[in-house]
Amino acid sequence: MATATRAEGATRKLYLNLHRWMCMAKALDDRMHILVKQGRAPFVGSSRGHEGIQVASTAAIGPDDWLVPHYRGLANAIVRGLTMKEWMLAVFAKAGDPLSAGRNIPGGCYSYRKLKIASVSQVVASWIPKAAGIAYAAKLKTEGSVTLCTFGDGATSQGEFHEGVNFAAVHRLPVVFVCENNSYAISVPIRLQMANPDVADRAAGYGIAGVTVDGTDVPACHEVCREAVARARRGEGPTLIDAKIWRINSHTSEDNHLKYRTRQELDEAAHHDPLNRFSAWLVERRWITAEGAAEVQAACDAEASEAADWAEQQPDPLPEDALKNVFSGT
Ligand SMILES: Cc1ncc(C[n+]2csc(CCOP(=O)(O)OP(=O)(O)O)c2C)c(N)n1
Repeated sequence: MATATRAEGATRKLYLNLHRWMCMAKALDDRMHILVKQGRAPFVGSSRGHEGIQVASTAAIGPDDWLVPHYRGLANAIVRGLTMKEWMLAVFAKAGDPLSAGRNIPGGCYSYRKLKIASVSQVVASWIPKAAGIAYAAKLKTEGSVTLCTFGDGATSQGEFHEGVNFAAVHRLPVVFVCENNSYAISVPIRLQMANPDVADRAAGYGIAGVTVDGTDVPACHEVCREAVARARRGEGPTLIDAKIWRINSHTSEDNHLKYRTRQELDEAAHHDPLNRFSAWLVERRWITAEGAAEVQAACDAEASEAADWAEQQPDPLPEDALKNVFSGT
């Protein structure tokens, strides 16, 4: 009985953290949209709709594991320990930006060695073979680490998806592939991308485990990801997870999804907001009150606003450093 209570206490603590991380991602996302509208920030690749599977998957790996996320992975990075101030340094391309030292669009292409986040890239799917390579190195070194690799449904049409997943399957590598399936690649709907919309079905072709999960159901996502990580750690090879989600915002702030999605579809997407669903789930279990959940969001919103104002005042990179860390030897 005491064990059960302790276990429930630990689960509650973890789930409240998942909720807070989702609120942090939403706060940063909302703040970035405001900054873009004000002409103060260049760009947002929104993670709204993705943050449930992102926090659930990333919380399933440990600090010694590797994260190879796609460019929409803000909530992944938050779970690893990225702070709001650090993110805002990247948004304003400041010299102190720990992600790319002000060299790239926010979230576009970065690594963060301290947090074991590797080579986020704008080149769709290019990071999937890299994740297999990291997992291969970990296996050769008998490190015991697992690599979590995330990508969108569009990425699965690239040759690099096949090459990376196949290599990982052949060598039984400790890697978990998570497809954040929002059913769009910019404006291309999934029906024009693949004849079978269930990406996890492809796992059978590689001889690995494949799982489909409702990506707006945070506890279900966490469970599936924990099992996949455990499978990888036992030496049983990769898992391909297809997390079905809804993209709530346009592809990026450069895109207007009303040109290819109906109002009705957007209302439906908003209805499938993983944060609202998870908050309601926590309230139902009495692990938080509705007021408490709103307070967490309000505190995150205030922190994101302060982080933005602070970051904007930080020094810009020096012009003479423009090529530093861009080309070898400079
Ligand atoms: C190799 C390559 N082709 C095309 C692009 C342009 N592009 C950027 S994002 C994107 C859509 C990718 O969709 P998906 O993988 O489903 O991820 P999502 O953005 O929906 O999360 C495309 C085609 C690119 N960056 N790289």
